[in-house]
Parts: sequence; structure tokens; C-alpha cells
Amino acid sequence: MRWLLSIVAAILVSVHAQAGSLTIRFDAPASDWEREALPIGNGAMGAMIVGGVDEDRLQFNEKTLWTGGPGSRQGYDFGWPERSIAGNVAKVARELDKKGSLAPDYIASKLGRKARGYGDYQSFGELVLLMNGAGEISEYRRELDLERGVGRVSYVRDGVKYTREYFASYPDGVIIVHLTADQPHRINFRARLAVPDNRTAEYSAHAGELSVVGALNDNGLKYAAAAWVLTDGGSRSDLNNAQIGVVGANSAWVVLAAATNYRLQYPDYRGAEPLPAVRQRLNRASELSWARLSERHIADYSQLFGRMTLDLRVAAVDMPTPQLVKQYGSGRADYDRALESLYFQFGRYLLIASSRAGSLPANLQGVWNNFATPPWNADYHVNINLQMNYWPALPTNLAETTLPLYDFIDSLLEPGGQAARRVSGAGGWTLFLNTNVWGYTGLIDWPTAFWQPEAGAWLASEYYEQYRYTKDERFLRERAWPVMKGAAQYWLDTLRVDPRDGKLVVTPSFSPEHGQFTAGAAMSQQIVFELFTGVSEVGAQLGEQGFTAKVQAALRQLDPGLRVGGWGQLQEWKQDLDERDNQHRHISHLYALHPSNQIGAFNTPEYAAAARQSLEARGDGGTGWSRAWKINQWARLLDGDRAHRLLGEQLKHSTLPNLLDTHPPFQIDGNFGATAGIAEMLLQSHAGELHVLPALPSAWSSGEVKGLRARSDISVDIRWNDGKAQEIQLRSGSQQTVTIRSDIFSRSFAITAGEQEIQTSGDGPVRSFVAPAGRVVQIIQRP
Ligand code: FUC
Repeated sequence: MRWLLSIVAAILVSVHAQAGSLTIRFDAPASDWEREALPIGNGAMGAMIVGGVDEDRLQFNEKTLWTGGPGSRQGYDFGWPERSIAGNVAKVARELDKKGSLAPDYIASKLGRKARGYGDYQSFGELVLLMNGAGEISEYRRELDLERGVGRVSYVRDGVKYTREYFASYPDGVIIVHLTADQPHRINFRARLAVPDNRTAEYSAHAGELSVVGALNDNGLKYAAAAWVLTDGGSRSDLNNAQIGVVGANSAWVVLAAATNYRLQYPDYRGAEPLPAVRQRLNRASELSWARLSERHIADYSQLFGRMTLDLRVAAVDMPTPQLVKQYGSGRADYDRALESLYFQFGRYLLIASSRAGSLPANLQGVWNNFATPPWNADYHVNINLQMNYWPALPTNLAETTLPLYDFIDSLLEPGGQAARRVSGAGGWTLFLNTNVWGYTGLIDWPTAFWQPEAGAWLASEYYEQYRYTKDERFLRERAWPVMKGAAQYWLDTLRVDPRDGKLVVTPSFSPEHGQFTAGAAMSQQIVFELFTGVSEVGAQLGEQGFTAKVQAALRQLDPGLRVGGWGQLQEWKQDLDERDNQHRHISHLYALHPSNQIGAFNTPEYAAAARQSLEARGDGGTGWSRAWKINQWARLLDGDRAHRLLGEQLKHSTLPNLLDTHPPFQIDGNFGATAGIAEMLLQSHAGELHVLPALPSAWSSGEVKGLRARSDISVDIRWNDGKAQEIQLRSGSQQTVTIRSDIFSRSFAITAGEQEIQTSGDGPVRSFVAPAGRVVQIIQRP
């Protein structure tokens, strides 16, 4: 009986696996790291599966391995001027008062600085597996199973089916490759580690352990990686040239760990020796069987990933992913829906894989990087990119993945305080365009990007957004308030009165990353408005009267950065300077529409119309993240078909065969932004009500989504047919009044919690009711 059950279970599992709707699949090893390799990660570490047959090179990363920073050969000064340049900043502001606008080159010559020792995120190395085998290969398959967080390579050679599974375990802090064959004694390989040559490296192979230790040439940062080779049957031996050989095993697994002596702590950013920590992890992991390690990983991973499903009512498609991407939009609606739902879940997968508590946040490439000098240093750009990385976290039910972001921002307060003082002569904290793992909070010299002091305010506002979703009071008091207060202090000290109208403005101010410097660009004003509004609400809630009153007074005098210009557009600058044919990728002045809620289709229809006009003019092009942002913005304008069109543009023009976003080149923000955009099409909660299916495209006529999250600690499931909601289920964490906007209320409906009927108030599509704590409220359309 037991064996019968397990056969049935095995069949079920294999049917499920065959369905493979949430699997990215290739029929060949990756020949191009960026376009074809498959990413796995546990937040701190990442690896790219290439899946070679004779030689498999698992390229891996660990987030803290960076050149630059304290100890860099180039020198390092956090980007801060030696002496305060507050006088120069004020002078530029006075010049702007007189002239209205100034060229970026001119401002950069006055305020910019050449970065020194900024550093780059590094590839850690490769785990190289050299297979002994000969003969033709057939049935090759390389895939990434998003439901279990496991990569797999399989093929048949010489009558034997070989399978390799790869995963990155968060609970055990290691990356694992498991090698099996469908016949005994067929696992034969040699393993070694390899690291790039910009560091010292001491390799060894001893008692089944491969290790490499050394330090980066540039900054002396110490690193260690080790891999333990474990076998079932056969023999294992340490070989020359720091290799380990396995002969005739039934199966084998290699457990890899890596670390540096980096610590997220200003000013020196150095901590403990890495090798002992690496060995400790390997030691613990090796006490567990392969099966146990895999179980622990899958349980941990799927507990997060499995919280949400999106079903666009398509049968599973059995097609290699590159083909699925290529055919997109060529007429097969079922294939297109399959790709869209896969792409949505891939964004969630990537976030779990690149952002877990205890490490750094996801950078421009998440955690995956194969270059010594990656594009934009694979750093943290904060004029859109880092923020976008975290857009899907809250709505798609992955709130825990934001913890590294907040630890990281917290660590910027001290260096950011120096930046505030030395650049602007202000209190509080800020930073500018970009930051690294070394507290870089100062300036660079790139004229069209270097000046973005609003970045601090934007990041601080994210804390409040986290609270809005989770209602975690302790987080609000202990984490959000100090950061928001410090960011607000900076702006209290630096806003200036605009002689044109007596309003408080940011000056000099620059709308990313084009145009002239002016006073009071729309985005600058909107971001400060967002922060001050947040501080005013949070301060009142926490009883912080004194500071709150100051911020409220400034808020009353603040230019809100919302203006409708000559051609009906939302103005990007305080003066009406917008050119209709400007299709620049940044759409910063629509910050008020998304991610903020200062503009809303119902609350401010005139600004919403202006935002639409601006979006129309900007067009559907742009880099990966730019298209992704536009999906969100069109969704906020409640235009589902247009949002969907942008999603299509993203898939056609900004998506690589392995589904990674391409700026170009590979840059992960577009994946995250698009996933958030899809959530935004299905549910919105920024305007004090839950708007169900606010921007449902006609292409998604039927479907079901489960596990979306709304602000105020509410989970939502929606089932729809013919473009109309049939059933809404929600669960609120606390008893509270909930307002829902849905067409379901325009038809005959029933609303219950268990047996109990719930009273609603309101009429038409908007109804309010008291949701009980922790119980499912069901709204169904009556037949
Ligand atoms: C911003 C963008 C660029 C790029 C870079 C990493 O500066 O304007 O397009 O995404 O970040």
C-alpha cells in the first residue's frame, strides 16, 4: 500500500512538473551568461546555472564582495567635499533665482566631484565541474522551477540519464549542486573552484573540501569560498591542482559557501574573518542529508513564493522559454498569457532569491554579476532603480524581502549626515544619485545625474509605505520615525523661499536625467511633499508634537509640484518648459501618480488627465525600467489595455531569453517594476479604498489571483469572468472599516463572513463594511 501511494504521488508530481507552467526552460546549455544562464539565490549568495555537459561552470556571487571603499588603492572619501560647499550651493540657488535655469555642465563644474574608490560589485568565482563521460547527448533540458526554487539540468548520455539539481538555501546559507544518474556508480567528475585575477588567491583541496581564500587587490577585503564534495557510493579523493575527484558514485552533492570580512557598519565596513564562518556553515549543512537540505530549502522558499498565485486561464505550455518570448504577440493568446503569468512570478522569484534578511538589498543586478566592472558598478542607484526593486515586495505578499533594504538605509544615516552637512550645511541626512556598500553618500561629476538630494526623502518614505501595508507599529516607531525625521530635517534646513511666489522650493533642482537645472522641479517638490505628509501623519500618531508642527508649517508653504501646462501636460518643471516630442526615459514628474498617490483618477481627475497627456507624449519606449514604470502609471490611470500594451513592450523589447530584464544591458529593476505593475493592474489600495481589478486588460477576460496584499494589512483573492469580478475574498489582520470599489456591487451580490451576513454602506460600485479580524470575508456575485 505504501509503495502504491508513493507511486501515485510520484505520478502526480511528474504530471505537475510536466505541466511546468512556472518553469523557465532551455534545451541547451547557456552559451551567453547574461541572456541564457538561469539565476538561483538565497539573498546573500547568487549563482548562474550554465549547465554545460562536459564542463559545468556555476558562476557565483556573494553580495558583499566589492572593490572600492575604505582602504581602496584609489583613495576613498564617501564622495564628500573636504570643506563645506554649502556656500556654493546657495550661490547657485541665487543665480537660479535670477536666471531661471542653468546648464547641467555649469552646475556640475561648481558642485560636482570626481568619485574616487567608488568600487564595483564583483563576481566571486566559479564552481567548475569537469565531467568524465563520452558519447552523444540526447534529451538535454535545463530548467528553473519557480515553484520550488530549484534549477535542473538533465540529459541522456551513453544510455544513462544524468540529472543535476541546483539550489541556494536561505535556512542553511549554502548553494548546492546534486548530481545523480539513473544507474548506479555512474557519477564521475572532478571539481575545483576558480576566482578572477583581481585578488590574491590560495587554493586548496583537502579531505573533500575545496577552498580558496585571499583578498581583493584594490581594497584588501578578505574573502573565502569553500565547497564540500559529498558522495553516496564510489570514491572521493583530493587531487593535484586543488581539485577533488569523484569516481563511480551513485550520487554526489557539492555544498558551496562564500563570505567576506565585510560588515555593514560605517566607517570601516570590516568585520570577522570569512573562512571560519564559511566552514561553520558547511559543517552544519554536511550534517544533514542531501534530501533534508533540499526539503528545508523548498519549505523555506515556497512558504514565501506560494503565498500568491496568478491564473490567467491558460493551459500549461510546453515550449522552451526563448521561443515563448520570441513568439509573444504573434497571435497565440494562450502562449502570451502563459508568458505573462510566468514573467509575473519570475519577478517574485527574483526578489526572494536576491533579498533576504541578513544581507544587503538587491542591487542593479539583484545578486548576479559576472563582471569585474559591471554596468553602473552594479550599485544602488536611488533616482528610481533601488526603489523600483522593492515595488513588488508589499503588494505581492513578500514583505519580509524588504528587510535588507531598511537595514541598508539605516546604515546610510551616519554617512548621510556628513553628506547633508558638507554639501548643504544642513542637519539630518541625505544622499545623491547613487550609493555603494561603503556608505557613499556624496557627489559624483556626471552633469545630468549627479544632483538628486531628494533621494534621501524618497527612501525614507518607503518606511512609511511598509507600515501602511503591514501596520507594524513597532517598525513605525523604532525604524521608520528616526529615518523619516532625519530626512525631513535635511529638507527643513535646505528648502528656500521662491522669490516668484513665496513658496518653499528645492533649489537647485534637477529632474532626472535631462533638461536644465531650475528651482522647484516637479519631482523634487512631490518627493518632499510625500515625506512631509508622511512625517506629519506619523509624528501625530507617535505624539512627536514639536518636530511635527515644524514640518506641518513647512508643508503648508511647500510648492506641491503639481501644475498643468500649456498643452495639457503635467509640468515637469515649475516653469512650463515641457517639449511635446521629448521621449526621455525618465518620467519623474509622474512620481505623484505612481509610486505616490498625490494624483488619483478619482481624487484629482484634472491632474490625472494631465498625467495621461504627459505619458502619451513620452510614448511607450524607453529602457527596461522605464517601460516597467509606465505599466504602473497606466494602471494608476485605470487604463488596463494601455498598461497591458506596455507589458507587451516590456516582453518584446526589454526581456532576454531567460526572462531577465534588459536596460540594455541586464538590469533587474525592470523585472521588479513590471511584476509590481501587474499587481497594480489587479488591485490598488493607495487611495483609501481597495479597488478591485482597476486596470484589467481586455486580454485577461477570465482569471483568478490569490494572495495579493493591500494597504492596511489586508489579503485579497479575486476571481473574474468576462472582465468582471465574480468573487472577492479578503482577510483583514485587524477589525476595521474597509471600503471596496468593484463592479460586483453594481450587480446582485452576497457578502458574508462564514455563516454571518455582513452589512454594507454606500451605493453603486463603492461599499464600506466592518471586516472582522483574521476572518475571511467573501463577496460573491449572485447567479
Ligand atoms: C539611472 C538611469 C539609467 C540607468 C542607471 C542605472 O541613472 O537613468 O537609465 O538605469 O540609473
